[in-house]
Amino acid sequence: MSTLFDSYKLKDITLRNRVAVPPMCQYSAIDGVANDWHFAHYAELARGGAGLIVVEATGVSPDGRITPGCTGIWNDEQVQAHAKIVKLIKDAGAVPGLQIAHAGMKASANKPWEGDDHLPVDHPDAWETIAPSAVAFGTDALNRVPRAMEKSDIQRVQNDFVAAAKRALDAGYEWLELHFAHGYLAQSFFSRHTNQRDDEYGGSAENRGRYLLETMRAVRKVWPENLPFTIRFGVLEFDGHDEETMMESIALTKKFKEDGLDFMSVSMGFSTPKANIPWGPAFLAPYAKRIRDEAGIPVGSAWGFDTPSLADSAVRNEELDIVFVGRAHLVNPHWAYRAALDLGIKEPEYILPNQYKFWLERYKMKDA
Ligand code: FNR
Ligand code: 536
Repeated sequence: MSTLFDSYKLKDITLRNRVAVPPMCQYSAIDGVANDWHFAHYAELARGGAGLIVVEATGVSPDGRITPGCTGIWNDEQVQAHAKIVKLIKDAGAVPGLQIAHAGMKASANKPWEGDDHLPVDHPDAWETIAPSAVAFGTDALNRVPRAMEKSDIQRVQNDFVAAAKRALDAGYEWLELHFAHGYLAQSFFSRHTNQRDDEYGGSAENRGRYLLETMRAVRKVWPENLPFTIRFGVLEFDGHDEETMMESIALTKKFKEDGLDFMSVSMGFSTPKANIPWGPAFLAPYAKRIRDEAGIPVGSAWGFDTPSLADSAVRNEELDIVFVGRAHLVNPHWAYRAALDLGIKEPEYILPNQYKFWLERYKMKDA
């Protein structure tokens, strides 16, 4: 039986423990280039002790960003900034991962704290949005109707994913995650809510999975065999069709695996506002476990595994191979250390860098 503080090996990469930070957009880049905010943020998280830090959804092209403040990876200046993030994370003993993304119908939006809605079409910072079909997400905030993609658009975005993966490797990332979740471009191909195409990319589950499988195969060719190649996939929507969607997701995951996927981060679809999500502690655990068991692939998941005992139990119960802890890391970037203390790990100070560890070992804190 494995526990949260056991190491985890995938391909040639070993995580020092099974606590991972999921991608979390910071909306703080300029022209897609990360800056001091990101350097401090990611260094702080890595120094906190987690085994894996997956850097935020990063646009494969300018129009693939959610907001004008999202990071990108389509030019060399952006790669240099990513290389700095990579160094900070590695220097702290964590593994640096990157999530690459195209936001599709949800792109061209304001920062969350500036409205979280689509930029007006005539706004100087706005751009054209694209998606499998001309179907808007459909909330008051995100109601812009995207342009339905031509085959040439599909080819272009797939090429952008390939170029982004090569750049991620150049920057030094050791774990790659394709963003196939949350109602962004890839998820909206898979979702029957947003994909109304009548060509080979729409209709049957096989056709709705085609864009995802093709993109994954193209990226697989340029990402090294010895480094973890992963997808974050929205495996269900909580829209009343959940068993059917789970079966489709399991079938597609088996194909991803056959074609070289190493690991799946199990999440939700978020492609329709009509979902009824049963928010609660660790509520995705049973779905993640089904993907793990029925598709036979290692998994991680997020959404409410934010107490040490929930996270540790998910690993002990073989529901998850690694546990993504998001918002709790914004509350306390040293969450992994706190968790080690709470779980009674022997001499938990080892989790922290020497600069902190030495003093915590010499002078034991009263409440620790
Ligand atoms: C997110 N989330 C997210 N997910 C993703 O796949 N790519 C991303 O870039 C982001 N960005 C993002 C920003 C912020 C500020 C938050 C809070 C969340 C979702 C995130 O990875 C995670 O799934 C959720 O936060 C749920 O996990 P917790 O917070 O319950 O541990
Ligand atoms: C989580 N989010 C996911 C993001 C960015 C913003 C917030 C991402 O994947 N890039 C979320 C999505 C949908 C509904 C609630 C929360």
